[in-house]
Amino acid sequence: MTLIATKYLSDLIVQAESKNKNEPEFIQALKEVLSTLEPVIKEHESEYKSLALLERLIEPERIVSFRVPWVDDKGQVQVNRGFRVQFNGSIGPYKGGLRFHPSVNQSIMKFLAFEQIFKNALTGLPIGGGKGGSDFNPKGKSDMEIMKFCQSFMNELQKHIGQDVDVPAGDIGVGGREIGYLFGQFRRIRNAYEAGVLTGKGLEYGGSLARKEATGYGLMYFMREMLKASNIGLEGKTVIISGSGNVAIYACEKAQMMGAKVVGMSDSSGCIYDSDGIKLDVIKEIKEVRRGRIKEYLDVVQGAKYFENTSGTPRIYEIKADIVLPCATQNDINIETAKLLVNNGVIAVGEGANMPCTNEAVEYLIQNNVLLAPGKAANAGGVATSALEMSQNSIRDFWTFDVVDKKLEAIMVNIFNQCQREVNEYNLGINYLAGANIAAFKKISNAMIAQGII
Ligand code: NDP
Ligand code: 2IT
Repeated sequence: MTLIATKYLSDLIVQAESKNKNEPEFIQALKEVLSTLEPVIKEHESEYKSLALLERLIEPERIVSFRVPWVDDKGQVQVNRGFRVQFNGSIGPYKGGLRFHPSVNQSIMKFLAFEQIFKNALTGLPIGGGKGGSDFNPKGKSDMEIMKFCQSFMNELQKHIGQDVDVPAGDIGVGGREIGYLFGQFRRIRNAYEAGVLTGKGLEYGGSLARKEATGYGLMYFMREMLKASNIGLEGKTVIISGSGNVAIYACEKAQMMGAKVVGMSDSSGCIYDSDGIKLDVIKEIKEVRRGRIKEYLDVVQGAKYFENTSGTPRIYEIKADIVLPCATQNDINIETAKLLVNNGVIAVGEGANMPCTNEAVEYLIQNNVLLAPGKAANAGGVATSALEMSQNSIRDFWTFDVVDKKLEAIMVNIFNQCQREVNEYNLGINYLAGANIAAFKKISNAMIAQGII
């Protein structure tokens, strides 16, 4: 981890560590952001100190944690834990996804909500930072069980959300099916059609075209801009993608549209390697329709290979490629994996997931001249398009795919340009992570200062 020289910042981290014990992911995200803000903090140290600006920035405005009881298909009562972290509402209603995964805990919720504040600021749209979810495991559950869980979850969540208050969406384990059940229950309880309360809705009832594609497409728009700034093109480049969920599938689609060759994808069990290029229609059928395992690709495509994960380290990263897109979960790429990627001659890493690289891995990649597209900038296309869905809901309109996609592309180009501007201003070389954090922080800090001590 880069040494933090400014005492205000290093003291703040010590204080945060003692106040947020057992929250390693949250502390990791704090360190990643705060260490890169040093040049800006130095310029305004006494003002920020007198306003306790950073102390307020790292303390969530509100955290709700609640019991989610539901009855499974066997008639047994199950109990899960639900969360909503409303971290910072200075730029707009809290906005961020819901994650359903057994690993969910307060630390993971807080790191995601903290990252979301910066990501949402970069979009240029009026949305604050939040995140939520549950330790519920959707794997192997029937549609009826998913519905019953979603309804129980919404019974409590509805007290805390609203189209001008807090607007959840999908994340790991939450896609169109779950958003549908959540919206239905919200509508039933409120007896009002408040479409903008959730995003990622179905197209028949207030969803936006291109929202499903937005995170993956946006990642590739950012990647194209970042490579272009170094005079590199995407045509003919080999790509590997970790994950095969929403972000991974549409990153793959856009990478292929841009002329790159995707040779590997994965799920939590293992990865497939197809030297001829991944057949995405097969992946979509397995993952979007059958909710199956990536290994089933071999049943359809002759000549492809499957490598099962045997330890905690995902095997996808053993496949040599020019561009690596981690689109699964946090801390997928540690320092050992980063070294492997550099040895394999990687040119660029694009973070489709939130915090997929450890801080040490990020530092190592940048030091070794790997172009790193930081998640909070590169995967912002999803939430940006969620904000476009909210706009359509507000004006009761429905835009074409092309209109939304063009807006998304313009937003991603603008996000890259903001990162580049700060990189130039502070002489940061290719450290686009620092550029992203600084650009977002300038906006958030100005909004917080303007609104007084709250
Ligand atoms: P999905 O649930 O659709 O897909 C997750 C994928 O990652 C699955 O293929 C899953 O495999 C795989 N995976 C591998 N290891 C893990 C693990 N330990 N925990 C969870 N998943 C794992 O999620 P999304 O595609 O929506 O999200 C992927 C990442 O992108 C997350 O980090 C999310 O926060 C981030 N993100 C998502 C956005 C969105 O709009 N959806 C926007 C911005 C960021 P398996 O099926 O075996 O579990
Ligand atoms: O991490 C993210 O940005 C998301 N899961 C999308 C959030 C949203 O509100 O669309």
